[in-house]
Amino acid sequence: MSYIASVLNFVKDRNPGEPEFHQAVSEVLLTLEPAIKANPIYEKYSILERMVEPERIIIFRVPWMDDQGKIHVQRAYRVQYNSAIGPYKGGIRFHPNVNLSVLKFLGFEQTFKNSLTTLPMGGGKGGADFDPRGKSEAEVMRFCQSFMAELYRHIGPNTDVPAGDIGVGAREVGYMYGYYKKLVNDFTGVFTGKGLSFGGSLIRPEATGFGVTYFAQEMLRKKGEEIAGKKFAISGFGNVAWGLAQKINDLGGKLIAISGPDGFVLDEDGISGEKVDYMVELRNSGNDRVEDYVKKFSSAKFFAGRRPWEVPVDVAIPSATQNELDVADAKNLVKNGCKMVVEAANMPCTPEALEVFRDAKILFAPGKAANAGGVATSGLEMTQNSMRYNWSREEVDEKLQSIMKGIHDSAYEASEANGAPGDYVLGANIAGFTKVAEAMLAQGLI
Ligand code: 2IT
Repeated sequence: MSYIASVLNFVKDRNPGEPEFHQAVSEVLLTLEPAIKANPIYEKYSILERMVEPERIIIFRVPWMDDQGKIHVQRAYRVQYNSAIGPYKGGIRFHPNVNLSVLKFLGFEQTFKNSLTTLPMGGGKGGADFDPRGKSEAEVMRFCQSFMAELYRHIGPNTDVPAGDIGVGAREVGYMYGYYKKLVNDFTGVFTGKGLSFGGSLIRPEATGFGVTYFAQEMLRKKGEEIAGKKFAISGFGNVAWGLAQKINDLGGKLIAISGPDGFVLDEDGISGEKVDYMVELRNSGNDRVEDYVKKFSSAKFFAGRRPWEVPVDVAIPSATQNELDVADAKNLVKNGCKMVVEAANMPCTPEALEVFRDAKILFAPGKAANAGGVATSGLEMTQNSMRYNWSREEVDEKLQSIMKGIHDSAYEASEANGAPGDYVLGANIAGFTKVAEAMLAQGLI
């Protein structure tokens, strides 16, 4: 059996009941063969076995009291996945489906993603099975404080720097950062995604969506094409979708479909300007149902319980969550002439959907490359905090653009160098992996 196959078997046996983790590891390892073959030292020094095991996992209880005085107990985690190239870095997710499998998959992905940014950040991820939907502000604050009452002892500006993710936005980061600061009596850059008045970076909230659009632009340029004039469908309705909507419009694209948990909205006139502002308003009001959009804008139609992948578009950008786009969706997109799929969420396409795109030779960007603009801008926030300085919007945006171009080019070059030009999955995996592997080798067996 090959080295890669034996490590995959080992991961499955050793981590039973963790399907998302198995999926993320398989997706990476199955593309690494050229790098493993060309560098026998990786096998000799058991680099893959070491990479598939997180360095440390902290699991803790988070008790909190609701507004009626009832006590609830959530389970929370921080997966400190890999620190070969920098302090652990990655978001915190609050969602009822958070479990160890989900956070290990996210920590594993984050390690390669952060490596691709070229900034010195290791990989980590954390979260809790807390559902912020329907909770009062006071309940959310109490939960964040109780969460931080334990997590604070495991993080630090040079140890582990969390940020937001699904269910954790500026408000939650503010509550967690504030409590951290109170406990350690240290005003330091231990979180990213902070408010602008206490060390946050301009552009951080929209950076993931901006970065995805810049990445898509680079892929299209390589083919002699551009964003202008293309039709887009995106899923999700959070920060990522917001950044995407703005930047797609800025660059002349036409966004015609967005979705929420209740279904999707089709607006052939394009979702731009005040319609994007309305999306943000809806989300900030705690209402994540997109149906309300059609009550306000008569040009739109709402499709209850359906996904936006049935609409004919040039570019599809899944931006909600893992495994949201399945094989039937992929076939629909291909049938309707979709030319390009860019993952804005982490692992939003199922392995079977990926196969459909591969067979149809659709231009495809994996999340760990395309959505790295979020964490890259977190890296820029860390830099600004260390310098005790704030860059202007233009300065941050310029750096973000050049980082995204760099990620695109290194993924493309790695795909070419390994005999699969234009295979961004293979290219991103090999480029991200190589840097981490080399750093691990250089640091000895630790
Ligand atoms: O998935 C991701 O890259 C994030 N949630 C952002 C992590 C970060 O540290 O900014």
